[in-house]
Amino acid sequence: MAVNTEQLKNQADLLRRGLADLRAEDAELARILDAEVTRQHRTLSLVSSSCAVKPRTLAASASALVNVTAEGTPGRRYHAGCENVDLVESLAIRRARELFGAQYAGVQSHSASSANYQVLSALLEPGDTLLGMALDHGGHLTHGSPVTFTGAYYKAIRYGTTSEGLIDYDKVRKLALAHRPRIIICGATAYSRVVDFERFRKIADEAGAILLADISHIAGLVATGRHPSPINAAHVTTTCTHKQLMGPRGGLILSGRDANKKVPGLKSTFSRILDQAVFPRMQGAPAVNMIAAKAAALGYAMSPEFDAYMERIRNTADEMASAFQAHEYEVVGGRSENHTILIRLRGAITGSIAESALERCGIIVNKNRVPGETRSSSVTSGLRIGTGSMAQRHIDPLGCRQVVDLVCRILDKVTPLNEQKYTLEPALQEQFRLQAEALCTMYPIADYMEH
Ligand code: DSN
Repeated sequence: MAVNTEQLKNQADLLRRGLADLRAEDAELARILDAEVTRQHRTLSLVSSSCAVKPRTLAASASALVNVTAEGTPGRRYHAGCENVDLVESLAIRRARELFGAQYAGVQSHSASSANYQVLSALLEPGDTLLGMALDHGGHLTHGSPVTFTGAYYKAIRYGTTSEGLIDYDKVRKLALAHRPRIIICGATAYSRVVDFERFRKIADEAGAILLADISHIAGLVATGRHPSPINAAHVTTTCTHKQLMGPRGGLILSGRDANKKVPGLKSTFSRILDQAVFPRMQGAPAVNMIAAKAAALGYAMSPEFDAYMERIRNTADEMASAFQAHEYEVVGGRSENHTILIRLRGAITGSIAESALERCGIIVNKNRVPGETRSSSVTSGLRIGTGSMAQRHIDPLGCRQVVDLVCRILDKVTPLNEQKYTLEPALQEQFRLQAEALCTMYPIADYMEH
């Protein structure tokens, strides 16, 4: 057999060959991957923690950098062959610092959960006290939940929201002064109002605590000035890159005015400790291809188009919150000030039933606990709606009302049998599914259209 000696010279050659080989040699996997693209086109995603990355970011994540082992940081590697890796990581760091106005940026964490583990493990000793927002009240697993390392290795004290769903800052202060935590964690996964980072810092300073802000859900709003920034208010800020930054699955660690100050009780500065927290303490070689994709996303996040996207996210949240209220659903916290709307469901319809029934009709949401919750986390009494994907469909106010109206009509037709089982007439379900699909066609994902 004649050997083809022509090299695949660049990224485009590799991707073209890879896609052709996948189709020809692994049709089973190729079919599933294609089906996922179709699913994303044909369903309305109202998931608060996701969006569609730009094709160029996808392409960067599938680069030849995946072949390079590169323990260490730019210029200080434990492996040779890192000249391009160093350039990529330095670019990502520079863009992260510029986008957020940070003095320090670490771009190697595989996710925000990893970033939180890395920060905590570097700044706390096992058994130290942390004060974080309770999961039930909108916090994150890594903010002290007993089912995670953060609840198992540290003495986790939890704060929550008032019955109206607003962070109870007075309670946070009381808890901080009573327990004197080593660290206070602020930031949330299901909280629709502005987080007062300056007030958290005041409390942290009064209690002698370090402040960590996790902005995974609101990073795009922070980056574009639509939510106050914690970069200089908190000692350390973490975020993932995939929820609101249109980036790959991954994490960032950032620090502002405290970056080059000594960590209380330790000999090193925050920036030095944070670098070491990732490698060698918690991670080995970084996923450099994902760092390239982070660089691509961070570059886009500085564009006027991204700013306009964030504006649409906010406007869509206002429209959808009002539309749910017009259908007499309670919006927890009274309104949305970011991209999240937390809805309290009515009667016997649980979060689990609503999530499942809506999915069968082509609408993707998350069940979520709500303040005063009486049901378990696998059942719940609420829905968490996010507007990131809707804003990528450039949905207008009329479209927002149509989507909310469809959600409410579906929920009206569901008959619960118990907390997780229900009936929905198949003919109606099919009608609803076609209506959701029609909305998808009317409002396509702009980034996934041909030029
Ligand atoms: N943190 C979870 C969420 O908000 O959906 C998963 O990333």
